[in-house]
This record gives sequence, C-alpha cells and structure tokens, in this order.
Amino acid sequence: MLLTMPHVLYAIHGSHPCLTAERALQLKGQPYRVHEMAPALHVPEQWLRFRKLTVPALQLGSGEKVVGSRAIVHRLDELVPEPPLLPQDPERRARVVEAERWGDEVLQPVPRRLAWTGMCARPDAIPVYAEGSRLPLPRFVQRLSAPRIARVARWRNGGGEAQAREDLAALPGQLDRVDGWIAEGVMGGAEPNAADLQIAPSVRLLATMEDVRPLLAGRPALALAVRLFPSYAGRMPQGALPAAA
Ligand SMILES: N[C@@H](CCC(=O)N[C@@H](CS)C(=O)NCC(=O)O)C(=O)O
Repeated sequence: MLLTMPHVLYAIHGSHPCLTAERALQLKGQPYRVHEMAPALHVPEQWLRFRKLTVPALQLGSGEKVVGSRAIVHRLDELVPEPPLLPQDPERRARVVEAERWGDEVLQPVPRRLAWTGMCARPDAIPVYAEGSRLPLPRFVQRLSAPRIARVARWRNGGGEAQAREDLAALPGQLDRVDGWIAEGVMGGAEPNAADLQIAPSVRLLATMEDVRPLLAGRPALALAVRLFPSYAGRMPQGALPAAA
C-alpha cells in the first residue's frame, strides 16, 4: 500500500534510533516531515502526544501513531512491502529480528550513555553534535541550557564515569557479535535490513567518539556503519571518556 499523506517523524537531532526510523521512511519512499524537539525537554511533549517518553515516534498520514524505532520499521514494512526490511523466509527473518532486538535493547543504550557522559565532561562538544539542528533557539540560550540538559540526559539514561568504564569494557565483545552477524550474512547485505538499520546508527555514533575509535578500527561493523550513514554530526574529543574498566 502506498501512503500518500505526509507522515510526521518526532525526533531529536543526532538521535541514533531516530536515524533508524528516518532511513526506513526514506527506503520505503514515504513522504514525511521531521518535528524536531530539544533533548530531555522532549520528554513531556512526547508524553502529551504519545503517552510515551522516547523518540522516535511516528504519526502516520492516516493518523495512526507508532512509537519506537523497531515498531516503526516493522509497521512501515507491513504497510509498504518494497523494499523488504525483514526477510520473508522464517528462519532468516528470526535471525534478523533477534539481531535487531539485541541492537535496540543492548547496544543502543551504550553510545547514548557514553555520549551524554562525554558531553558533561566536555561541554564544548555539545554544539558540534548540535550542528545541523533546525531548532530555532538563539545561540546564547543553547549555550546556557545545553550543559544542564546534558546533565539531565546523563542522569535519565544512567550515564556517568563508572558506567562508561563498564560500557567501554563490554564494547569489544558486543562489536564481535555484530561482526559475527555480518560474517554470517544476517547483516551487511547489499540492501539494508531491519538489523542493519537498528545497529549501524549506534556504531556510527560510537565512531564520533575519539576514545572509542581504536575499538572500532578495521571492523566490518564500522565499515557497514559508515557505508549506510556516511556522515554523522558530532565529535567527542579524546579524553572525554574514562579508560575502560
Ligand atoms: N529503544 C527505543 C527508545 C529510544 C530512546 O531511548 N530514545 C532517546 C533519545 S536517543 C529518548 O527519547 N530518551 C528519552 C529520555 O531521555 O528519557 C527506540 O529505539 O525507540
């Protein structure tokens, strides 16, 4: 079914799961516009509109509301079958769905926690991550409010130094898992599937952090992330994150 009314994607600039949802809309050739919200401040707005606290959320042209990157990808795949984001073959589909679920529940929070932790340590990185944002906030308001927002977001997402050490220690094993799925063909095919769309934005966000780059160097996971998402606003300078536990 072709959806003709423009959809509205509720998103935060630079949010990796929002990229997942937006790329799915693009791959399905859907007309949409982005309603951008300010990080952390988006929580009450999301609650009022969707009775959920996170982005991405999608209001379809039909009025239907879908919240969550995985739910959005799956709903779009149901409504617009081509190109498929989930394989038809049940066995292959189960493997892609499993990788996608892990990408959402386990990997996705890691770059989120690290990014907010790093931004608290290096508030000068915040405007670099905000490059390309279309929020009509005067610069001085952004400058004053951004460090406070980063602290709230770090707290809400369970960031902090001790957690960052643990996350960095766990990352090599997590990246091995992604590389394994690429080697097995679960991910990394010529046409992106739901697992690619879920996992590549997380790896791409990790690649903006100089302290993490050595862990990514030479990995198929990095090559896939850069192939699917060549550019990503933001750069976290070396030393913003603590050493691994
Ligand atoms: N895993 C879910 C949730 C995504 C999520 O946590 N999004 C963040 C932005 S990247 C958010 O909205 N956080 C709200 C908060 O700070 O509580 C998904 O993929 O949709």
